[in-house]
Formats: sequence, C-alpha cells, structure tokens
Amino acid sequence: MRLNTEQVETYEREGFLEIPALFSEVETAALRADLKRIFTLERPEIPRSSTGVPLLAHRLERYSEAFALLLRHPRMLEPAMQLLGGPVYSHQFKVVTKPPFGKLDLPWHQDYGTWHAIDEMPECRAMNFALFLHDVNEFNGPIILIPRSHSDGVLDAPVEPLDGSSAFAKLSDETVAQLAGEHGMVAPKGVAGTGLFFHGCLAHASVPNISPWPRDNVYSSLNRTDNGIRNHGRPEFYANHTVEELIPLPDNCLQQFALGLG
Ligand SMILES: O=C(O)CCC(=O)C(=O)O
Repeated sequence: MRLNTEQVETYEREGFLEIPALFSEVETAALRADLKRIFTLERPEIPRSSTGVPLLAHRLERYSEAFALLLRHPRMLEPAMQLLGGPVYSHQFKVVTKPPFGKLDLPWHQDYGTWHAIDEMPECRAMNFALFLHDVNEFNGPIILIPRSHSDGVLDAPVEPLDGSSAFAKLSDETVAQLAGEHGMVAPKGVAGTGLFFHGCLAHASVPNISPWPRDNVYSSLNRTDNGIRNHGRPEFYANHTVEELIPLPDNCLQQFALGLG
C-alpha cells in the first residue's frame, strides 16, 4: 500500500497521519479475541501493576499468530518504508491496554528521546504505527499529540524510572508548555481499525481511561535497518537487539486468518 503525496506531506508537516478504518472489523476482532488469551499468560513481556492488572504486552509475535501477521502486514510496513525511505525492522512491538476505569497514564515524551538516550539509536530514522483495537473517543484515554513537535528533533529530557516499564526520557513541563503554546494539542479519535503513523520525535502522552469502554492500542515501532541500536543494555523486548528486515506479507493475510482460511 502506497501513501499518496498529500498523505506524505501531512505526515512530514504534522508529524502524524491518521487513516480511518485501515483494518477491517474482522481483522481487529481477531486481534481483540487473541488479546483476551494473551492477558491470561504469565510472561516477562507482560508487565502488570502492583495489583496484578496487565499494563502492556510486548513482542506479541512470539506467542500470537494473529499479531505475528500484523507485524508483517503491508498496510503498516509499506507506508513505514515509504516514509522512512528504506527497509525496516521491529524495534518494539506492543499493546498498551487501558481497561475501563483504569489507572494507566504515560507522561509527555518523544519515543526517540528514550531510544536515543538509552538504546543509542544513532538517528531518528524510526517511527511508530498505532492501531486502534477499540473505538477511541475523548473519554477512554486517547493518545495526545503535539502536532509539528517533531520538527526540532530530539529535545532535552532527563531519563527517569517509570512504573511498569523501563526507564524513560520524560519531557519537562516547561518544554511541553512551550511546544503546546506554539502548536496546540490533538487527540486522534476513530473507529477500531484506525491506523496512526507518527514520527519518532513527535511529543505525546496519554491520560487514564475514565470511561466504561476499553481502549487497547497496538504500537509497532519501526526503525531503518541501517540505524540499529548500539546499546543492548535493555531487555530486547523493550529494544530489539537483532536487526532483521521485515518483509511484507500479502494484504489478505490477517483477513484470511480471521476467517479461518489462513
Ligand atoms: O497508548 C497510549 O495511550 C500511549 C502510548 C505511548 O505513549 C507509547 O507507547 O509511547
């Protein structure tokens, strides 16, 4: 799948591109169904809160056939290769789960801030693809972005510990105030199946889900194969140590799997 010129320009100018209903209901239903099983597993890749509530699931392709297909899906990979200008591998692949009335939030950050400071990723030739597994509205903890904040590259941010996750380069209130004063904020919303491509240097955060509706998002963080990380100090499910080029599968791979034809 190739993005058109307008879509590429939007991504480059705003730092993100939202594509409503990029994946079908059948495809997202298959992923949601498998997520129920996944969150019953006890694995190091599935951190939990102190009360045992799952927070994330990392590297899902290791223990889920459906997510293994998603990782190599052409509707995600081909635009990412187009935007990054070359072949890519998976730096991180996870679901961030926000059950109804949940507590999970994430402070302001640029993902590349952490990838650069901790993993020593040489350049910001990396990006994220988010897939909404549920309808996302203003109440169930949408990701919040500062448009155009990618244009200044990586910003100063101290590395701090974060509950249920690895250390993290958190942007200061002053930096966020300045960026938001210049560019405002947006919270992309949309139906399940919506895809959101966003730049590795785009400032973003998220608030708890205060609604009765679940909100699970997949995040596939893709890095160019010539930009592999230099520091392998973090567990590889936070920061892949192996550069293995992702080759796109056929477009109907997940649909066929979901219909039991795969
Ligand atoms: O899912 C969310 O609400 C935010 C996730 C996020 O900021 C991240 O994974 O970097």
